[in-house]
Amino acid sequence: MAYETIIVEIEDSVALIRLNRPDALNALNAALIGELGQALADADRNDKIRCIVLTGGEKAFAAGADIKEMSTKTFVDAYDEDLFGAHVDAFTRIRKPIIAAVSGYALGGGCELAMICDFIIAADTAKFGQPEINLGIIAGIGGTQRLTRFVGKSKAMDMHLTGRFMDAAEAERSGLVSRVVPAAKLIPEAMAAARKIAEKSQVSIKAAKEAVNRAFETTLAEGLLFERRSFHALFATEDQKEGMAAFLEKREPQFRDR
Ligand code: CO8
Repeated sequence: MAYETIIVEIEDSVALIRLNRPDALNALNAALIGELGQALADADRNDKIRCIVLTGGEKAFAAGADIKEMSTKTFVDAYDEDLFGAHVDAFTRIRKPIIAAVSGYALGGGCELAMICDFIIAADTAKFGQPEINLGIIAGIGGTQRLTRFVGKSKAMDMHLTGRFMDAAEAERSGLVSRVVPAAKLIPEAMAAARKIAEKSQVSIKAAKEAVNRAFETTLAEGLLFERRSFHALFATEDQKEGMAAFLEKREPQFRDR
């Protein structure tokens, strides 16, 4: 499918989705958000795709929501159209793993979009921030909630109240990103991680994603019970038999996602 604001490439069962409004530092306008939703939903439905990598450009993953497009909205406009709400809820329902590969600025909605992904691999040039406070607003797609869960209250407050940016080293130290790599290695590293995920049994991949996400939604006791039930259920799969037999026979497993 031809898009105007994103580029989608499929390589070895991985969909690489690139935000592509370089002149506006990939600011998230309505067209881009709509196309991204479509591409993610298509990738989720496509049996040939087993993992998704979401990236931007060298200078910016995304510099936030499109300020020009938002600037004239009233409260009633935002409330009535549920500004960003429905689209973003749909992003969080994608069942396949999504890796954010972040180079340059990931600000405001860009930082929030990266946090909606399952994990973030950052280039050493990455800069994360929630500078909405400078515009007289606050984060709108989860920044106050997700950033706080990633980095704790003190740093999240600092970021949201001062609007300062966090570099890649600080983001890794704080637990916001899973790894930092030289900028030139960002896409190869993210694609290699995605291919590694794609090799696994997709039943257990989905179960792992659901169980980790549960940690953000419930109590420890409920989360542990959820994990235990999924763990037990996976013994009903052919892939569990194959995975364990392959280990014992000292060979690579041939998973069939069954
Ligand atoms: N919206 C629209 N255009 C933008 C945005 C943006 N967020 N960011 C950059 N641009 C445009 C600039 O206007 C400029 O365009 P032009 O050349 O036509 O003037 C072009 O991109 C290049 O930008 P700069 O000249 O400013 O580049 P610099 O290298 O000098 O600065 C910065 C880079 C620091 C990233 C700077 O552009 C900046 O501060 N951008 C705004 C960052 C920001 O405030 N982001 C938060 C936006 S609000 C938000 O995200 C609310 C979240 C709600 C949910 C979102 C769901 C999708």
